[in-house]
Amino acid sequence: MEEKKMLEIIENFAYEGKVESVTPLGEGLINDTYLVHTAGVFAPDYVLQRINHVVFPDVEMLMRNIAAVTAHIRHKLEQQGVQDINRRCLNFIRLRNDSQRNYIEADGQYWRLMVFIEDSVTKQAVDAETSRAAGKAFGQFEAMLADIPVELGETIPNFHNMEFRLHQLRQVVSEDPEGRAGEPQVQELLREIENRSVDMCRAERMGREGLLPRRVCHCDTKVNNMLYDRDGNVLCVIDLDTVMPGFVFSDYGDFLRTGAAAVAEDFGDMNQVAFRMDIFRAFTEGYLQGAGSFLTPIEKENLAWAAGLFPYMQCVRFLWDYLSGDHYWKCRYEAHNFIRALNQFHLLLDVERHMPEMEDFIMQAK
Ligand code: GN1
Ligand code: MG
Repeated sequence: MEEKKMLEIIENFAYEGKVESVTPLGEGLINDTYLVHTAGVFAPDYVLQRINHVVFPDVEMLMRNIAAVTAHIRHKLEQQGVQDINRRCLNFIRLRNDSQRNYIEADGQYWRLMVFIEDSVTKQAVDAETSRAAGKAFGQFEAMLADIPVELGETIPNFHNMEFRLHQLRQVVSEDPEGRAGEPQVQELLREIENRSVDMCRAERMGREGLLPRRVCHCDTKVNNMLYDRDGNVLCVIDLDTVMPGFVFSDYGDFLRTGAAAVAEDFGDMNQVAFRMDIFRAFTEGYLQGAGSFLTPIEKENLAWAAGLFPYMQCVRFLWDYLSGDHYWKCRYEAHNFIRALNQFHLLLDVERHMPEMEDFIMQAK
């Protein structure tokens, strides 16, 4: 989009300073992000983002969630006497002529503006130290939001609902629009999925039985969704679009799915797919430190199970997309989604091999 149009959009927000340049920032696949550089040293720089309203259809709800979450975190940090709050919490700018709103619609596109956090970096690689810090940061993030006074909306309905994901898969198997469901390897994977389906819907059942609370979760806990300072300390958790009510397992399990995997989720040599126990141990210790104040015994007892749930859920989601004709994830070759599904199943197998060891570790960790 041309700069003039972006400047017009930025003018709707009650920002400080004078814009000098607008340049693309980062490589996010879902939203389009730009750095808005302002003149001089007194006004901050900003981040302008176009929200993907195909993935997130209810932008109004999404931005209301974000306003509630950032206000609550800011309040908690103030109570704790934390210094440097503006680098520890995202700050979305309101509109000049409507101080209740934190986004605008222009020509069917949705935009938001937030303060750029100075001297911050993101990380892509996970080692034991970064995953310990990540575990603590995501645990603290949940702990701060455990008593948020408003009910948040589900920005993607049923996002991490395992019963729903299995229902979607079974539906596409019965319709088989691409004629792929009969492939022998697909059939074999479907059998493995069905063999585990009852156990993998444990959280939804416990939720209905009143054994498991719904909490505010981040739901996209990747190492690159945190900002670090130059010394390697976590400053703050970012990418709040999927923050919504769910079970704690989401944040714990989904981080390990990507962070503890020895190879990428579409790596095709299944012999190299492995679950890294060093990452598991460090992340778990950090997470229990951050989340220990609110976790119930049932939640803690099921964390090891959750480390298997997310590879399983992702296997089901990739297989669903393969059988549907590859509409959700971009594919570079015909069986790409099937390879991803198989990869996630092999990751689950390795988690299952380590299950007793993981359970012992979690129950002994402080
Ligand atoms: C999507 O776009 P990305 O990589 O942040 C998906 C996640 C999956 C992931 C698998 C909104 O996340 O749930 O785990 O792909 N996000 C959405 O690669 O569906
Ligand atoms: Mg992200």
